[in-house]
Amino acid sequence: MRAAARALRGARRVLVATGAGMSRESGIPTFRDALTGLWARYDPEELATEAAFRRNPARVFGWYAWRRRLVRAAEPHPGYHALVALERLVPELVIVTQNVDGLHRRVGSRRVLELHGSLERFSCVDARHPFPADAVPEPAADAACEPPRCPRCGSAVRPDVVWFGEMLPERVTAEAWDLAAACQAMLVVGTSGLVQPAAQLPYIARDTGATVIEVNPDPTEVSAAAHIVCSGPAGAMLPALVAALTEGEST
Ligand code: BV8
Repeated sequence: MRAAARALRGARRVLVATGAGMSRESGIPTFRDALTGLWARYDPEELATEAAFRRNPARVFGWYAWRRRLVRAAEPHPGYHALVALERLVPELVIVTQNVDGLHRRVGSRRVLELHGSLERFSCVDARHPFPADAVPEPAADAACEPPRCPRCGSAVRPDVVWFGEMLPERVTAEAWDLAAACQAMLVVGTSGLVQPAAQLPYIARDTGATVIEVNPDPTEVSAAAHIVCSGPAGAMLPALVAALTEGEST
């Protein structure tokens, strides 16, 4: 932990990459866990694709409605607040997340890049015409739910997330890649490092001289790129890291 704090103390620019594990302690299942209950029968890559949505819009729309309900009921855990505190302790901090739950923004982190979009934004599947979130029906039960139709082209409305096989948002991706190549320290929190191209970021940072610090209770694909591994849950590790950083400042 002290080594991680030292690396952060010496960094002018810090990049924090987060994955589903960052939201676990707030009661949001990780991608692999998101297959609990009703959705256990489906492979996530089967649900999170345009083809799956066109095949069965109600099933996919219902799955996202269920995830939105979980997210709206969730409270950001101390790890989220620690990242807000960290923003004040280093000259520049940017969060690049694979999560679509919006928790970083909800807790007040200022610079957040959402690589895979957001559950709370919508557009139509054919032309991606924006669709107002407050006009989206929220089914009460965990069930299939017919998506609304686009008033302009009539095609079904989908969540503005990046599905498998889809390109990531260009501007956000370019900014994330630039930051990875220009940061002095990178925190990698709660990601298995299995999904491309997001999984490349720690390697870009490492190859351009940054210190890579992994926070995860289990070893991952990213562990090989990490100089320092803080093996434990984000909700405990991140506050401890901020404490070590502030402690170091005062001694
Ligand atoms: C694309 C939004 C290009 C939707 C998501 C190269 C090689 C192989 C495959 C590919 C490749 N290039 C592209 C692919 C295909 C694919 C891919 O990577 N597939 C993988 C599965 C093999 N990539 C794509 O399709 C991407 N698009 O490449 O387009 C293209 C397009 C057109 C033409 C040419 C090229 C798009 C990828 C984005 C997909 N959308 N999400 C939604 O959410 O529904 S991905 C989704 O799953 C999440 O956003 C996230 O990215 C991923 C889940 O991964 P993690 O976040 O890491 O979570 P996971 O559950 O795996 O692990 C949790 C971790 O947390 C664990 O390590 C665990 O130990 C840890 N943990 C648990 N508790 C805690 C904890 N850590 C800390 N604290 C705790 N308490």
